[in-house]
Amino acid sequence: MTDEQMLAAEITPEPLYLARRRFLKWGAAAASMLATGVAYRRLNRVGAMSVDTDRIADYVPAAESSLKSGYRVDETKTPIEQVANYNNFYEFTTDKEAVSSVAKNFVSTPWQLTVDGMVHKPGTFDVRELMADFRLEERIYRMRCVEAWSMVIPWIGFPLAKLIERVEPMSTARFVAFESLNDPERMPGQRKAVLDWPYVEGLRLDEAMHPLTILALGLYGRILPPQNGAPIRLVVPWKYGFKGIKSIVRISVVAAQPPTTWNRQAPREYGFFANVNPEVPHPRWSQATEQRLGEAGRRATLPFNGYADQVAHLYQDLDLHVNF
Ligand SMILES: Nc1nc2c(c(=O)[nH]1)N[C@H]1C(S)=C(S)[C@@H](COP(=O)(O)O)O[C@H]1N2
Ligand SMILES: [Mo]
Repeated sequence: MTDEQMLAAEITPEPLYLARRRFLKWGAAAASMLATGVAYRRLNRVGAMSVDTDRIADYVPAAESSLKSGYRVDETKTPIEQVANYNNFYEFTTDKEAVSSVAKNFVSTPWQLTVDGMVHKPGTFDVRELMADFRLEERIYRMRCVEAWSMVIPWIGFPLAKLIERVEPMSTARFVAFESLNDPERMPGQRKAVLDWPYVEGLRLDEAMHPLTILALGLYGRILPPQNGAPIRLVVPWKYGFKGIKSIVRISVVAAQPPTTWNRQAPREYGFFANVNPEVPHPRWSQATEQRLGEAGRRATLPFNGYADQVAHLYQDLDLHVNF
């Protein structure tokens, strides 16, 4: 088998119930044909989309057009065509390699983001204005999906803490809730109840305020393409990818732990914290190793996705085998 075929064989789609349904309906032969088709498309790049969104540099003042930051992993970046053509974004389709083409015409300007809840200065902000207000930085982070594949992505964005500070959270606030766009007209995957829409996520307030946590508006120097969560998505590099909610319309500062989409869907499989942890297997996938896209062989998965020195202290009082 080639690496690409191995990849297709090893990477199983996220929801077990979908895989089961597919199996019952079409049988094992059809399922394997499906996997072969996926491998074929990957090998031949049928329908792979290039990223032609505007350059971020055209939107930031010349003095700030150097976006470099100290936050960068020293590993080979995953090529942009893989970052932009291998996506999880169920609002469009559950087929990772079709998200880019299904989402191609998704319009994300103008876009309003509401920040409300337990804050002294709630507001609704235009995302292009936010882009001008906050200093943008490039952050080269590892991205680890619970399906046991990973990438290294050069994001462009700003710390979520900056936005939360601006709305002045009340002293009794403890968590932050996030909500994606709910619009089946524009997001065809939402016409099916594969998930409970809208997609929602959450963080503890201290996780949200951590300097590693960013709102991303771009990648590889360009405005985010639709498939990666345009125009604004969350990136929390020490957690599994599903925490990185895309196309956000509302951020609410709250008192109690908010519900999260995958936890609701399968509570025994997906926890609220979802910190990358090689020691806690998912019921269907060991988390001990991972397939870095574009690489042969597998790598050992690192605790907190390699960010333990920066974030492990946040969880001193938690048993992460229980609070997964
Ligand atoms: N709104 C929304 N956000 C989402 C998802 C989704 O289906 N809908 N998928 C998540 C999962 S499972 C992963 S692994 C990452 C994938 O991000 P990428 O496609 O930009 O690599 O997005 C996350 N954010
Ligand atoms: Mo994921």
